[in-house]
Amino acid sequence: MRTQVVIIGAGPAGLTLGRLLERAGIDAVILERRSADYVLGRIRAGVLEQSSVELLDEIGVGERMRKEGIPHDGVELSFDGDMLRIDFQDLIGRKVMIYGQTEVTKDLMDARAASGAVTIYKAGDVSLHDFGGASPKVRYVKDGVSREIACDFIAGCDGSHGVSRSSVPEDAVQTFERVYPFGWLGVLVDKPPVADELIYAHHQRGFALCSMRSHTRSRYYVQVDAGEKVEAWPDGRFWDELRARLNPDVAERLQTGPSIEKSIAPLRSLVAEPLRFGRLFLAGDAAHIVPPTGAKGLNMAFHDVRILAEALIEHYAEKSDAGIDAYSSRVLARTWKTERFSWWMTSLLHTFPETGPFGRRIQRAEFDYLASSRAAQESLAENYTGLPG
Ligand code: RFL
Ligand code: PHB
Repeated sequence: MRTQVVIIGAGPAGLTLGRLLERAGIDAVILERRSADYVLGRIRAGVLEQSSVELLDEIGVGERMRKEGIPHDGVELSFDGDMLRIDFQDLIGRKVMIYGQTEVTKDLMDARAASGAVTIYKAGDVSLHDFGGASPKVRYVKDGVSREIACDFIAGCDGSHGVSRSSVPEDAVQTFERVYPFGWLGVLVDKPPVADELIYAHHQRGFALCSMRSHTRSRYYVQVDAGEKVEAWPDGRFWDELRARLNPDVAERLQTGPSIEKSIAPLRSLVAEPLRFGRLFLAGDAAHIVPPTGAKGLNMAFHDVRILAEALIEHYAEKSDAGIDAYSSRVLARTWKTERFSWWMTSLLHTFPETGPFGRRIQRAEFDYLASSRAAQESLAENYTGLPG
């Protein structure tokens, strides 16, 4: 088989890139290790930046999001129970959209199926070849049979544990990483959210987040030590811990029920440099990871593939490689700013084993400064709703 672009991974990055290329008349095949149902079963992000919303509209998959998504004008922060609302709309005239990654993925998959574009699910042993030269190839195994696709470019959209980044010779890529000594234990429950907006809570017992997927389905998280097991957290223990970390009035309003999903995500920051290796590009979680505190991972993936699609379209339509040559530096410039914001939100809101009484006072001072400074709030709002570029 031959195609113009092989995309590895059918997560949000791969599917969105596929859609952008398809609309520009560029052929692409997506290879995904898992089944479509497995991909749709992963409960992940919930917050879309305004530019992500606009991108989904632009590529013709925004209809259901516009109907079912919930626009939010702000978020609430809580520090040892003291509440502070950050009003994005008032501060900078922007907002975000609550619409689950699962739903975005489903809309993209449906659009791809309707247009007949090729996605090969359950593609095993995917391997990348010859991307340093002019004729890259990707091999995989499907139903026990080895196959090969020849292509012009490979897009590595296969997430943090994918094969693309690890196919690059070790001395050609540098990774910058920070592993946090904790994770997030998340619970999904069919009960109305405790508040109209998200609540990010710092408490001396640890961080907590009240989020949602709809007016009847809520998503809650509590910070747990690295290495904790889900089995150690029956529902009752989770709800008790969440309540203990919230403002008492909020805790009293919390509606609990049996969890319909429960999982632990470790937190880390990682950036790979560069993001282009000949005819291979890395995008989304394959290129960088952020802790989920700033709600940025999914949005970064959209930004990357928009820039990558522009570069590939320029290559085919204008026979210019300027976009391709600039891909890595353009993406990295924005990535590091978003890494900084995610690290800052994480540092403000979590408890760290090494944070002594001095560190806690500094966290409190940071919160008090935010509460008293419109400039500080504008900075948070600008970053949370999405930096330009
Ligand atoms: P994905 O979604 O991981 O998709 C990669 C796909 O590649 C496949 N794959 C392979 N396919 C073929 N061959 C191989 N060898 C392969 N190896 C892997 C995988 O099966 C998968 O289908 O990466 P992508 O597309 O870059 O998308 C990134 C986002 O998924 C991620 O950044 C976000 O979920 C992060 N994130 C959040 N982002 C936000 O913008 N807002 C949020 O509110 C938010 N909350 C979160 C989050 C991530 C979380 N976890 C679980 C880490 C909350 C959590 C708890
Ligand atoms: C979520 O709803 O899953 C969510 C929301 C905000 C975050 C992270 C996750 O910062």
